[in-house]
Amino acid sequence: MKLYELVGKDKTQGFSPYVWRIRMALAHKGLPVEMVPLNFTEIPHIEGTDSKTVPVLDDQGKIIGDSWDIACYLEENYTNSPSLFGGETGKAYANFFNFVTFYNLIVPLFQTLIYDIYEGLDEKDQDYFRTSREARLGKSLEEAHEHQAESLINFQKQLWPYNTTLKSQDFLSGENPAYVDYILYGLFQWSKGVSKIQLLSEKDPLYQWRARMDDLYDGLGKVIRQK
Ligand SMILES: N[C@@H](CCC(=O)N[C@@H](CS)C(=O)NCC(=O)O)C(=O)O
Repeated sequence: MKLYELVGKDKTQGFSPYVWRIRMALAHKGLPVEMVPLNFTEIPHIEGTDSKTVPVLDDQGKIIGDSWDIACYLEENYTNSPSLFGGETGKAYANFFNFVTFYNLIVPLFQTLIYDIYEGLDEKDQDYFRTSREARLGKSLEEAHEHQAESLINFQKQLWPYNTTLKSQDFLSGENPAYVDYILYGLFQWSKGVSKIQLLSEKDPLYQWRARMDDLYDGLGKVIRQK
């Protein structure tokens, strides 16, 4: 199995939050994977797919782009390994969680990290990134960077439900981690890989949760070093 991922100057530091959820999902299912690092401008040239984004999974020629489709594919095709969703109800909930976290967490975190991401990119990606992201933001990367502290507060304000849930359970999925934990964990991996910013304080239940997530699967997530 091959998983295409996104890197900047440092090819060992895959930073896509969407790739991280699939990396964790593959480890959850005990499936070995070869990572294929790509820069932004290489993604449209992945053979066998017209996907413009990563993750892209190549399972012996079966090629799937989009993290949700990959998670569903793994769940449907690797039924002897531990479940990612815990049944149909859990799958429907994970789908909802995907959109909730996109809206409440990814959007403010994107604004917080945008300039740091730009700085870490391979030079050949920087023009593309600037043009596409400035169009999306409606402002320059530098303007977004000026408001970094404010964007961080907007992100942190959204953490209350996660922190409160994790006061009484070890993982968002209960006693053991599953796909919704991997969705959330991907966001912290993203930030860690591209920015010096600290998203959490030690007293946050999320801080302990992230440490538990870091320890899973022989410390897989620890390959990302804090910038
Ligand atoms: N809905 C997609 C989103 C994936 C996505 O946005 N990936 C970003 C990296 S974090 C990407 O590949 N972007 C390429 C580009 O913007 O050119 C999924 O869940 O897989």
